[in-house]
Amino acid sequence: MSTVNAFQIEPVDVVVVGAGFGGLYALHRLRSLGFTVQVIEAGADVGGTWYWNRYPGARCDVESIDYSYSFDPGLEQEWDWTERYATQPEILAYLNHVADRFDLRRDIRFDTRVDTAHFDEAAGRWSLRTDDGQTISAQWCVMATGCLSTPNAPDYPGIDDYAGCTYHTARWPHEGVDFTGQRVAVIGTGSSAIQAVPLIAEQAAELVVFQRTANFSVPAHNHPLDPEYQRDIKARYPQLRQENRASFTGIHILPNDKAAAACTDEERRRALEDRWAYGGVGLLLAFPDTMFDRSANEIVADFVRSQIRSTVADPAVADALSPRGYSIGSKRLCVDTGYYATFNRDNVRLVDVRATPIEEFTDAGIRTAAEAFTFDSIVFATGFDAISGALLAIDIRGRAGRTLRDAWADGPQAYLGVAAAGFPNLFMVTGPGSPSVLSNMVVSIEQHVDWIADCLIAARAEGHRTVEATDDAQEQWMQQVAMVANLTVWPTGNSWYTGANIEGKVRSFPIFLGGVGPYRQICDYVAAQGYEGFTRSAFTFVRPARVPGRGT
Ligand code: NA7
Repeated sequence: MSTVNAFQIEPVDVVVVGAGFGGLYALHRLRSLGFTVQVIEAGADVGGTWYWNRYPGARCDVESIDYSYSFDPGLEQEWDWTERYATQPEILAYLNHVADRFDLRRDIRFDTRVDTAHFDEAAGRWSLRTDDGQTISAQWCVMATGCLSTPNAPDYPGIDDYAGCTYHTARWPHEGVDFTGQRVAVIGTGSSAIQAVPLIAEQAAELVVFQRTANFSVPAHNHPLDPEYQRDIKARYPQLRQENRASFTGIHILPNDKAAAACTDEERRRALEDRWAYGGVGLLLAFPDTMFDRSANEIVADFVRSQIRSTVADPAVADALSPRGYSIGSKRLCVDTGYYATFNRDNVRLVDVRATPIEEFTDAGIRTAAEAFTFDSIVFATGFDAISGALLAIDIRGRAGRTLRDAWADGPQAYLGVAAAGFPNLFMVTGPGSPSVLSNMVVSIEQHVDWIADCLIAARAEGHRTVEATDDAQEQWMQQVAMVANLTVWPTGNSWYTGANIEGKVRSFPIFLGGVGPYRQICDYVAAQGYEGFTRSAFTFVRPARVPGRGT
């Protein structure tokens, strides 16, 4: 890492924003191909989402043997996971190990946030400015900013008057929080809350959970990994990784083969109970049509509601915890350890904020339409401005100074989920229109980074200074993304998948649901056709500003 002067970082071939799973692999891969690379990371260390999300109980909902890099057989063999679902500290330790093993830190600037990224059309280069006033110039810019990295924190009236402690699950103090003896509120009942609530309940004197939408959750049945099982997986890793790459989700779970309507009552019951007993998101695969057919979906939803009723002692609380009015899976299916049973504890209470909305924060706590509460600590488990949030948090300007915010005014879009028209030489890792959050992120990240790396190698070999998605290719791709999504129930929920969790955000469903295997084939085909849908040029040229309503 070097600096030209106090405010100018040495120009590089590639600047990568973010040092999570995506940014670390991008750095390793591109550097090993001979590109000069500088990574810029807002956190004080590597890890991305696993650096920030340190709340109690934080762990991955993809099994640890699948949620790991496959690019280096040595790394794959030397790392041992201790549990079926890895905890946040273990995943962070893994990413630190990766950073050390491949000597990545020397090319990462930590504690530095990118504020602006502007494309200089004459030079054909990106110029980035950071929050400490530094600038860096790079021919290529790779945004590895993550899909769930911009926290959503509702702004309640009176919030500044509250005298107790507040925490956001996505910005948890590194030293941890001891809630022993405290009166604690948790706002939100998504994956983060569902993981944290059982552990906070064990410490707190009183815990009140403020629920806006009841959520479906499946038991993790987490357990220590049997060393024999792990040895067997490691011996078969080349084949298993290949299967994951060619699969629908990038995870080694297959759907049962009989549609819900074709099953007898007994077959249906067994399919659901087996999946419930196994644990995890595979419940959605109890029938191949769960996410395509509303009546199949309702059978699975009904089953979860019956499990809630048999777990939660108070029928009124069980009823309030039972999700209704949306398809299971159309909001992220949660994976928990003892979430519903936590509401049987005497020190835990559920408040339905649809029935009695939070009206304001007071100096002592929270006042709803029905009651005033006093709290020592309030935890926001209110999620993220997902998928586009982190990209739009940066002032990104492409050709003719057009902002990404303007280009995405009708919702985020990118050709193949990796490149946006009008923003030459800018690539996104798991961007809008890619399989991203409905796939195993590590499988998708590796595929994206490899594809971007191949694209840059081709540009270097063929003397192209700019690579840019065309408007037509982007439009057609996003139509395809929407067409596939609309065959399913996924876009129908008011979830962070659609942006419905953020007030004022345009609703869209920018996730490719055609499967990571077919997606990979499409990307490979595009590359094999000489990067079909991209304009590649040996020259830099200034395009006229886009005329509204006409492609340029
Ligand atoms: P989520 O899944 O977006 O959950 C956020 C929760 O916070 C959800 O229950 C929201 O209710 C609730 N929320 C958000 N804003 C408010 C306000 N203003 N008032 C009351 N409740 C609110 O985020 P997570 O961090 O739990 O999980 C994100 C992903 O990280 C997860 O899916 C995994 O993939 C990892 P809503 O449902 O919107 O009514």
